[in-house]
This record gives sequence, C-alpha cells and structure tokens, in this order.
Amino acid sequence: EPVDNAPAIVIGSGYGGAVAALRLGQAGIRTLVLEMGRLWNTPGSDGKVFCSTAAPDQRSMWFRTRTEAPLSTFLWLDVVNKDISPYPGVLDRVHFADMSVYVGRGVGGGSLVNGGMAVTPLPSYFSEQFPTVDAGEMYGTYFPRARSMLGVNTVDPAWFESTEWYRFTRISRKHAQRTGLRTTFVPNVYDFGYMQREAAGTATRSALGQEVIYGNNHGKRSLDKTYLASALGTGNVTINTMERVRAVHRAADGTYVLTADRIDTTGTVVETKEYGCTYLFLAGGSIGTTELLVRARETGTLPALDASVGTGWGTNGNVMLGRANHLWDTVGANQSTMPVMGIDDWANTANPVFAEIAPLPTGLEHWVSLYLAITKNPQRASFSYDAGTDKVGLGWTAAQSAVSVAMAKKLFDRINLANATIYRYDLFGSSSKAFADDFTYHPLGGCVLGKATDDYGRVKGYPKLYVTDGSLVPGSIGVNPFVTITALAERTMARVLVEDTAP
Ligand code: FAE
Repeated sequence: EPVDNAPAIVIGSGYGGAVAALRLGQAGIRTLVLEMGRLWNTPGSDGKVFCSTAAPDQRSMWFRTRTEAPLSTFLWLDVVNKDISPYPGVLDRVHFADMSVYVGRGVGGGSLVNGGMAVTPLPSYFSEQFPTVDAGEMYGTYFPRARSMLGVNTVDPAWFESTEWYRFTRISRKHAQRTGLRTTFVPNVYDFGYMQREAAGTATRSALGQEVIYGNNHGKRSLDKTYLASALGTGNVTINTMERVRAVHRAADGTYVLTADRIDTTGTVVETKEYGCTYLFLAGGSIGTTELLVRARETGTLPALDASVGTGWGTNGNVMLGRANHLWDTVGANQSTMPVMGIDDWANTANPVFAEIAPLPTGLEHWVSLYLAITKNPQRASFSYDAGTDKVGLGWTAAQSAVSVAMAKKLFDRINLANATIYRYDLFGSSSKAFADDFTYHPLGGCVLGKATDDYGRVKGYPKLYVTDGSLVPGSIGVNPFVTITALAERTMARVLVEDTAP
C-alpha cells in the first residue's frame, strides 16, 4: 500500500522536471516533485549558500572525500582539488567505465551548476535530430516560450568590448578571426545587469567572484528562481528533497508505484517511502531517467518497455582543451565565469564543431585560452543492467571519445597554426594530455523521442508515463542543450495536458 498518493509525480527538478511541475500545477493538478538533492537556500557558517570554485568545501560535491574538478591540475600540479567531507553537495560526477558525467544535484538540477549558456540550436540540425517534430511549431512557440521563462538575456556589446572581465574572450575571438573562423555571441540566463554592477563594485560578486560549477550565490536565474518558483506559486506543487527514487512499477489498477529512499546529510537512508500516482513524469536527467527505466525493464517491474530504452546515448561531442598564448596576449587575471561567445564552425560539413570560449578564473594571469568544444560525433552508446551488482553501466568507450578529440583537434590545429601557438598539456591530470575527453557536461539520450517514447515523450507500452528531460535528445544537439530540453518539455506538456488529462 503506497503511503502517499498524488495525482501526478515528477521525478527530478532539473529543466524537464521544472517545466512539468509548473504546467501541471497551472492546470490545477496536485503534483509532487521528488528530488534526491537538497534545497539550496540556507547559508552555511560563512553566510553563503554555495562555496566558490577557489575554496571548495563539503557543499561542492555529492558525497566525496575530495573534489573532482574538470581541470584537475595547473602546471601539472595537483593544486585544484581539495579534500572535503562527504555531504550532499551540488555537483556530482557520475563514473562509468570510460566516461564520467557531471550533473547538478538539488532543487533546480543542472541549472544550479551550469554555465548558463542559453543556446537555441540551428533549425537545420534540430530537424536532422528530430525529423518527426514540427520545427515551425518549435521555433515559433516552444523555443521562444522556453527562453522567456528561463530569463535569457545577452551581454551588452559595448560593455563586453571594454571590460577586463571578458578580455579572455576577446583574445580567443581575435585568434579565431585570424584563422578565418566565425564567432558568435551566446545568450545566458545570468543577469548581465547584475554582472555589470559586480564589475562596478556595487553588488556582491558571483560570476566575477569565481562562482559557477559549485553554484552561484547571486545573479544566475537558476530554475529555483524561475520555473520552480512559479510552480510552487500555483499552490498545487510540493517538492520533497533528499528523496531518491530507486524503483518504479505499475499496479494492477494502472497507477504507478514508486519506492524512494530518504537520506540525511551523511547519506544514510533514514526512511524508505512508497508513493502512488496516476501520472508519472520522469525527469531525472539523461542518466537518472535512463537508469531507472533500464533497471525497471530488466528487473521486470516495467517489463513492456521498448528495447530502445537505454540506447542512443551520446556526449554531445564534448571535449575540453586549452591553448597556450604568447606572452603579449594576456587573458587577464580577472575573468567572468559566464561564457558569452562561441566559435561557430558547425557549417563546415567536413568537420562540424561549435566551441564555447570558456573562462579559467584563477585570479592570476595564466595565458591559457580554454574551450569546451561541441563536436558532431555520430557515436552512440547503450546502457546495460548487471543483476549481480544491481548496477546500470554505460558502454561508451575511449575509442568513441577519440572521435570527438579528432574533430576538436582539426579545428584547433588550424587556430594554433594561424596564431603560432600550441596546446596546454598541464591541465588535465596526466603528463601530456591536451584534450579532456573522459567527461561530459552534456549527457543526452537513453530514452530517445520517437523511439523509447512516442513523438511527445509518452513512454511506449505504459499509458500516463512520460519522459521530459535530456534523455529524449538523441545524443547530440550541436549546442549547449538546456534550451532544447526546456522547449521539448514545454511541447510535451502542452500536448499531454490537452489530450491525456481530460476528466
Ligand atoms: P537535470 O538538470 O540533470 O536534472 C535532473 C534532476 O533529477 C537532478 O536534480 C537530479 O538530482 C534529480 N534526480 C536524478 N535521478 C533521481 C532519482 N532517482 N530520484 C530523485 N531525483 C533524481 O536534467 N547546458 C547548457 O545549455 N548551457 C550551459 O552553459 C551548460 N553548462 C553546464 C555546465 C556544467 C558544469 C554542467 C554539469 C552542465 C552544463 N550544461 C549546460 C548542461 C545542462 O545543465 C543539462 O543539459 C541539463 O541540466 C539537463 O537537464 P535535465 O532536465 O535533463
């Protein structure tokens, strides 16, 4: 017997979960959101909710004894990562055999830790990835709706050209232009008005205070301030935190029954709860949702799930790399953590790459130009369930990452040649590693739209079960993904609330 019932339950409070919660609440449907992370609204002993990247403490990472930052070394020195005590911190790095995946933990999911880059994909590539989705409707209705709800804004170009905080971006732009490459401004959900006040010294520094991957204390319009605040405002939505859903099955009457472990700040399970609901929305992110469904199919709790559940996963072609600049090309000791520009070579059909010009704020001049390249890597991987360990593994291989590296290298070899520069080999741990290809910020796929689900995210074989998160995107979208995830969730909710919830 379920101990708690709600008409609708949403698992996870990232982009897909936040959209589902708001639209359900507005439709008058009582909705419970279950989130395994904590609510980030209470200051620690230093008066801050989040810790900075420069001085990480227990709040930084999800149950770790040492931080695992993407850039692990500097001049090959182990100066970046710090010992911490285990705690439900805001950033997790989920390890699989040859790939690890960074994800946000807490009310707001990835929006708490990401760089805020709010990019709408090229219509042509969107249609290539989603041939059955009406692109006119997406670009006419759902992308604009997502951008406006997320609070997307753009940096003032005049301020950008003059501020020391974006010198690092202007240097990279110069080097791209010298190579004959196109750069493009990228919108963001960080409040650029607030950032200019930080620069002027009239607001507490956040983006200009080295805050980003372990959370921003100010300025960022994360989901807890946008969609989720509005969802709670409907009066129909409740969010339970520190509750991790570990199993789902369907009862004889067609309702869904969930098992959730409630943990305390030491990670100890203090209660195991059962919930029942009529409508179930899966929004645990590409990894979270796919893991739940693969386990459900393989353990027989949702045996009719399609064979494509657990397939079609990709890294969005992510590769991180640094270039070493000439001594006269200083990037500046002061760098904003919010990226505002990309090198756009996606139209180069021989080697499509979109590379975000990334900050590396250390408070010291270091002459590094850092990039997160998004390459059009066609490789995809599948998840598998191991009954012995009850673990879900991911079959992505190092050879598949090498495809992304080769594409990034082709582009940045051109940039290095045109500027007589070289790569930095000291940033990623081992002695001669120029390309970080063993992690991704952009896990996509696993329950692909139109394959594991119908064209609107309804899970095949299970009425009133939906996927609304990044697992719908087939492994690649060519740009930073959260605007696409949000817009697709808006499209699903618009359809489901009209067609599936009539009394
Ligand atoms: P996500 O936001 O991951 O939310 C899933 C939520 O579900 C999380 O809060 C989980 O804790 C929770 N959850 C998972 N499993 C369970 C369970 N079993 N029970 C209860 N709760 C669960 O999913 N994207 C951009 O577009 N622009 C950027 O600038 C950008 N920068 C990034 C920087 C970093 C460091 C990282 C890690 C990501 C970045 N991304 C960026 C990616 C973006 O944050 C990501 O695509 C979205 O957050 C994915 O949204 P979902 O709704 O799929």
